[in-house]
Amino acid sequence: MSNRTFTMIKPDAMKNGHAGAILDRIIKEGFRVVSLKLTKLSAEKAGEFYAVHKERPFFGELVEFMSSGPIIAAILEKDDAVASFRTLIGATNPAQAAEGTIRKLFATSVGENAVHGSDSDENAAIEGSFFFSGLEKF
Ligand code: 3AN
Repeated sequence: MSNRTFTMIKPDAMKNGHAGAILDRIIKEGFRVVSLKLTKLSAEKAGEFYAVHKERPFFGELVEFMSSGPIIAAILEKDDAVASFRTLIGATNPAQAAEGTIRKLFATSVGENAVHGSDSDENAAIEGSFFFSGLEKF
């Protein structure tokens, strides 16, 4: 069990002014920020990041949305980080997300769902290194 996960605050949450509230919630839940940056994915980079979904019907929409505006990318540290963060963000579809979760509070739809959270320790490491070099991990 690794103690790190990777997250993105997605373009919808950035546009809707929720970035500060989301970061505040994450830190208050006890996650330590290892890496953090404001950036924007090109369509090519978004396609690369979500390559596992390339056969899914929503892939084009996902790439277009994720490259539509700036995001905040971060590596976070806490015991059992991946599972703990997935609990904090709630279900992929905000309509099914538990009360008080980040997606319940801030997401608009299954496609535009405010935040990303890694689904395994292996993916957390891959995704963190997609955005951050060793020098940017503290
Ligand atoms: P999660 O982000 O909860 O791990 P995944 O990995 O199933 O969910 O999906 C990755 C991303 O693809 C989601 N965060 C969401 O933006 C998008 N997505 C998932 N399912 C749909 C869908 N049915 N329609 C549109 N976009 C979707």
